[in-house]
Amino acid sequence: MPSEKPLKIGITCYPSVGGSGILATALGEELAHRGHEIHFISYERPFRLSSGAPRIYFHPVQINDYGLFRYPDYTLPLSVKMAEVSRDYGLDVLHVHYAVPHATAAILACSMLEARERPRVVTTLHGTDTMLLGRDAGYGPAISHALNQSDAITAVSDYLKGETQRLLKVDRPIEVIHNFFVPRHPSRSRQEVRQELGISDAEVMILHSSNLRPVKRVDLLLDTIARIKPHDSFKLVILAGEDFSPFKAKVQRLGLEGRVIVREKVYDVEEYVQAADLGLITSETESFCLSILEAMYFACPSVATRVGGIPEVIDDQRTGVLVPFGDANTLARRVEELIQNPSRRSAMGRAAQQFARGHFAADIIVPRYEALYRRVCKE
Ligand code: GMT
Repeated sequence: MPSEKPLKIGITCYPSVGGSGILATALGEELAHRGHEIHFISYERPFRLSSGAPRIYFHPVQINDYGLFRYPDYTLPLSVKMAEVSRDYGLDVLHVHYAVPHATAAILACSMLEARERPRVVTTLHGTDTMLLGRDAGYGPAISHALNQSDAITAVSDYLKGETQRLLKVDRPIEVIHNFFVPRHPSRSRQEVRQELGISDAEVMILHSSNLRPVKRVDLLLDTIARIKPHDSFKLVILAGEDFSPFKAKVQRLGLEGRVIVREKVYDVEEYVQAADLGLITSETESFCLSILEAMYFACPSVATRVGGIPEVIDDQRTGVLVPFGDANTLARRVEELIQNPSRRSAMGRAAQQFARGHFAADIIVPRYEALYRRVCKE
């Protein structure tokens, strides 16, 4: 049987540091590797997108700041660029990550095109679009509309699918396609990175990687760290996607200077993840938590709050440890247990790595997106 012809796919995501951008970039790269033609459309080149890869194109969206607008608009220029790229390159699919404003722009782009030029629209939900904006009366109806107009909707966890159905009026099926991760080879050794951070072999390196937004509960993270005994058994490394300065006063107040090391806007997370012994996530909600998966790929287990889609990523007591949300003491005790028991930590890390490779690998997840694209193109 002849193989199916490669597809032309437009991908729109937030290009800055964040799990959804990392996922969308890896998906585009994996699809290109499988022979498809990929067109990234965004205001900036996604930060993890390698340059010079065959079949990958980037189309920047130009935003002009007109004095006329009190708030700059991105949706309209994005939709114009989506329509232009769809027409010029004959896109089969526009795959948008985040409903707001990407799905809205894709729907608008389609209505600017002739029927024969129109790509299918696939919208992937990552979390905040449903859990935060979906509840907002100023956004909810627009999100429902964009989802109902999409040719297919996916969510990155069962939890997110359930929340979307609960919070938004969506009359179309939502397919769950979990996230995947493709680790890159670190350019420095574990020892070199630990040396840079000033972490000795006797100290456990705890890693927290996030954008520090309120939902990540950095306050709970620091309260937990302050309760871990003995103090000199560990150091916490925070890979901060945003400015850490609002939290410095709390670090001082808790006497944690010297215990907490912050690195802002790190693009090669692998360097630090490979050097870590334990992940720590204290989020209030999380649709998946890609940083837990990144750590799992490097055999690093995590202690995390039992919220949202995290139980779909961590198998409690086998590949990591789940703790009810909100209790810094319990979080600290669970972390202490793993600090004191390196062989349990290693066994958990190995199980986590195996679980990640068996459930959240590109070879498992990418064909699901390909099958979805083929299906909507045939409908
Ligand atoms: O909250 C974040 O970390 C940012 C956001 C994003 O845009 O990357 O993350 C969301 O999408 C990720 C990729 O699917 C998920 O791993 C995160 O759990 C999700 N964040 C929330 O649900 C709060």
